Amino acid sequence: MDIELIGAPVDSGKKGKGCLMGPDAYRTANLARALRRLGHSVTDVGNLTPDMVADPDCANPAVHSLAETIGWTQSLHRAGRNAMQAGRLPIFLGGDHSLSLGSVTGVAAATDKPQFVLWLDAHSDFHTLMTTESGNLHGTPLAYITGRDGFEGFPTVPNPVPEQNICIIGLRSVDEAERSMLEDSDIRYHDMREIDENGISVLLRRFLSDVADAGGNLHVSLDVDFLDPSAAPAVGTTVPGGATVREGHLCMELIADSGLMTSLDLVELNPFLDERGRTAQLMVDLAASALGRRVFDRPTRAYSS
Ligand code: DIR
Ligand code: MN
Ligand code: MN
Ligand code: MN
Repeated sequence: MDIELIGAPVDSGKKGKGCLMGPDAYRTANLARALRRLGHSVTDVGNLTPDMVADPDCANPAVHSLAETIGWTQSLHRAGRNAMQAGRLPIFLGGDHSLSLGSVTGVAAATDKPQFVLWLDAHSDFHTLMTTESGNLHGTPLAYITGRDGFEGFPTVPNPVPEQNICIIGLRSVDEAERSMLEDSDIRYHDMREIDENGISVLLRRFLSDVADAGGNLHVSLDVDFLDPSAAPAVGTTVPGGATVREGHLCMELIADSGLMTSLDLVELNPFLDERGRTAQLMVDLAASALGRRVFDRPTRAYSS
């Protein structure tokens, strides 16, 4: 695989600062070396900067850092589209989750294949500029990439991701407005209880098999807070009761087995809150699992049904 590491030190998507240090934490934890050891070719293109855009009007006074976030959306969109068109697998080194406003819309614009998105997160990130109460735009990318209204000032999404092509796993913090919009949508979503009752592999295999049947591209967006805070403390929005280290690796190993992943976000790491780099290291290890690291080789189960 030809992998492109894209540094995205986005810190405008929430008020607590520190995610801008994320890309360098992943580099310090030797992400590139881990992926090269798996036989991949890896190019680190360094860190992006946001486009300069004028501050648009916004009817919701809670929304902050709008111009900066739109600027990041534009530059990340181009970077994602270009990497895909060059035949590479982009890994976006965040940066907070608002970076997915650009990464997902960019990769989706690069090809005619159906785009699928796997969202591993404690939160549903399904607010619009009108519904967000915190005003933190890291809580909005899923509504934007599906082409919803309520993003005045943002670029029009050229290839919206169909709701039925999106799967959220790990939910345990969903705001009231998000809940009703999700329930009225075709997005599939699995909260922690469903994981507890079924096992995470059952839920994920079902989705991966749909991606395979459709011949789709798969973007994986991995939010640090998908994981339990005891394993991954370096995130501003910890929610207890998250995925274990093994559940995280199992997801990534199933993704690697499927051979379907075409792009990846590593988001919300705040190295300022980390304990001697352990969260950064865990995220690097999870990325390695998604790209083929395994303890033993085992026969791959078929994904097409
Ligand atoms: C909350 C928290 N739903 C909000 N969201 C996220 O501010 O909109 N935290 N994404 O990580
Ligand atoms: Mn998120
Ligand atoms: Mn989250
Ligand atoms: Mn429903």
